[in-house]
Amino acid sequence: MPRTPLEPRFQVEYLSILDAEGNLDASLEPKLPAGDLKRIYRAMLLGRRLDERMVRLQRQGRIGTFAPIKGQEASQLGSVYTLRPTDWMVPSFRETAAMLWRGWPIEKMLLFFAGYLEGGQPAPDQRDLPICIPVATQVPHAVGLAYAAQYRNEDSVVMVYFGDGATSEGDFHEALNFAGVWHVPVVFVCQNNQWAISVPLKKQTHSRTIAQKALAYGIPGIQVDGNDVLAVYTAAREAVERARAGDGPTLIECVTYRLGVHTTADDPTKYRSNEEVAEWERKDPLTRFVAYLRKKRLLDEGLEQEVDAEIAAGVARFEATAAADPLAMFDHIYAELPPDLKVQREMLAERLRKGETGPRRPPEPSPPMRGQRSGQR
Ligand SMILES: Cc1ncc(C[n+]2csc(CCOP(=O)(O)OP(=O)(O)O)c2C)c(N)n1
Ligand SMILES: [Mg+2]
Repeated sequence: MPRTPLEPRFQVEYLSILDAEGNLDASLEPKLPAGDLKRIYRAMLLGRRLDERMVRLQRQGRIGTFAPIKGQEASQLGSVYTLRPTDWMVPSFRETAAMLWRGWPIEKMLLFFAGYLEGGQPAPDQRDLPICIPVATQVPHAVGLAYAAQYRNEDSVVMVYFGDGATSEGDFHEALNFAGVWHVPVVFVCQNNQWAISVPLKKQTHSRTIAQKALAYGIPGIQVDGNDVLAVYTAAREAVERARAGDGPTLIECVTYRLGVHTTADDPTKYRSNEEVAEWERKDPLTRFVAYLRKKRLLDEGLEQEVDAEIAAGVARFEATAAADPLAMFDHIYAELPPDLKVQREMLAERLRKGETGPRRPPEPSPPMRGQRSGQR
């Protein structure tokens, strides 16, 4: 029996508008208002600068382990920009820039990474889920939210973030499958940053792209230059419009790179070369967007200082926040504490009463660390 090709034929598109050299494909240039272009750049810069500041705070012991976003600012801002406040944003653990855009205060982000429960709590009217550490588990949750929106006849859209490594988890496939079956308004944003800790993409999947995985679930998939904020925006806007119009989910693969450490507990020099990092530094999403804005005369003087002042104010609010009661760690895991934890709770309560331990932050480092400008922490 002859074999016949099935119709329809499938294809996966790749989209790039502003390349690493700053070349613009003017025919694809989105018509974004000047004010919005400026706001997007400011948010990218804020994400980058806060990231740098958080690394220092972590090294000083003032916050715990966290996952820097350096290199992924365009993937986050180009996509999250397309959401309305009434839409839902579902982050993984590496979405600082997207979360700031959605209104998470800096001090709350810092509280989260300093281990305080309060840092994980969205504002009552905020349609965001908190940071999610277990890889890919947030993806089915997002489909559930989209199912609920559809059930209630709301026109809200759900955007969910995850990494390349997450696509090896069953949760990713289950989520895409049901999103396709139910035709729900969800946009899957995969930030393919080439690495899942020390595991490179080629050990994660044998597929040519991550975007093509969408086709197996009957939904559109597109691969974009994730360091090109204009391309990410264009793909995301199309996906969000499709979802809002009732035309179902989309998978967007943002091809990007984690320029920094996986988390502050990681040393990437053990598993990847300096040459590789240098090559991606050339493709930095901020550099090319700055060049684009400069040509349009949309770069504001003093923006760095303004952003740094905003960060300093956020850090000051974080430091001024009353430290949480350490006993709170026993509160929300079990409806009824098992006996061994009851004993541990009592032991800790006793130590706190005696003043043997207590909530405190490490003292200010002195003198300032090398390479730091005075006044910076
Ligand atoms: C279910 C689960 N398994 C393992 C881990 C440990 N872990 C944290 S991040 C990570 C890699 C994730 O890689 P990727 O999805 O590409 O996201 P990226 O860190 O690159 O943003 C792993 C294995 C975890 N948090 N959750
Ligand atoms: Mg990754």
